[in-house]
Amino acid sequence: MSPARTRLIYPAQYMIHRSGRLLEFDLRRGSGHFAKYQANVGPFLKVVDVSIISICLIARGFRYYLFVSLQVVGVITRAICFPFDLFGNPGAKAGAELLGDAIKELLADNRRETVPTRARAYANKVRVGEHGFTTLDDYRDWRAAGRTLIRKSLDAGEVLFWIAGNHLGALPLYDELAGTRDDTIIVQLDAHLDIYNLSDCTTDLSHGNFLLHAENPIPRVVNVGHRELLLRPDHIAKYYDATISAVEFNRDESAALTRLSDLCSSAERVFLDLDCDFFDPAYFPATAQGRPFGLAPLVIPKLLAAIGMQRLAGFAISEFDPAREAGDRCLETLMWLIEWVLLAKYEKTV
Ligand SMILES: [Mn+2]
Repeated sequence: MSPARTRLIYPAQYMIHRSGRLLEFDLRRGSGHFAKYQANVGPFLKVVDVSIISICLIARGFRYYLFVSLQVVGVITRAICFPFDLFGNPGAKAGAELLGDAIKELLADNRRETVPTRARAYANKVRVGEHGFTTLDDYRDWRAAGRTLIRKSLDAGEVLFWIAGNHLGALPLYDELAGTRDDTIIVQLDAHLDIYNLSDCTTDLSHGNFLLHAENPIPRVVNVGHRELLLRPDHIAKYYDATISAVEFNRDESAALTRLSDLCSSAERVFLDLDCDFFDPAYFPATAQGRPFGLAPLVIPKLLAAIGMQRLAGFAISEFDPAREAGDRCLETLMWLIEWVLLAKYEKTV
């Protein structure tokens, strides 16, 4: 008697959000035919938080076996590469793309590793998306396109990593958070206060004045680390809820951290917006408009401890210009930080 032939006839993978909404549905038939759908699934799946379910139907002879596996995933982090770099430093497009690739490589390396590592805390929880800027049309509606991507991610309850080209690429995040002053704060780490209105500055939208152009009412913004020497306090106070300059931070670090902690204690959500010129050029030369007297990368874990990791709803990174790189020092600085934030978020150690 010949043994019954076993055939895999229906492999599929679903990812389901706690709202019961099917976010992705990949169906593979035969030799690698993929299709993506969005649909609603029944209320019976709401009992789990976020899950991956794989369903597999196997035929063996005349018998059919259905295998269903389910895994509770928790909150998803979505890294979106948005390499916009017009009206500011154009070299930052390559920086965003490089970071996007490095995140994908990190996740692929973790998937290949067979020995258990700490990275398993966030394995299967990070998704990477990208918005290409290759045609004129991609640039025409860049602000609205960015907002749509951000809205979709935040509506799905994800933690958002927004990898922008120059700092202006973070404007869609400010736009999307307009009118959220009750529960949201953006902690902006930046050498500059992006409200420049000096006589030699353009009044058109740029990476140096974008807060003047953001959708109103602008969200609560707290700057940490600026080295501003020209703008007057009354102009700054129109746009920033608070500022803690690099000098103030350095003069009394614990007072600065307590102040930041107090400011964030009333917020449910905090978004970190890192313009890489926040760092002193000695630590981070790969940015177009670095200013001296900046802070060190190790300050960021302290800031996140003061903010409270449970509040971190998003993390924007911009102004990384790899043409000014020294070896891979700056890329490694940013990737270490991204990995550390993922571990801190998912291992809950902060
Ligand atoms: Mn900036």
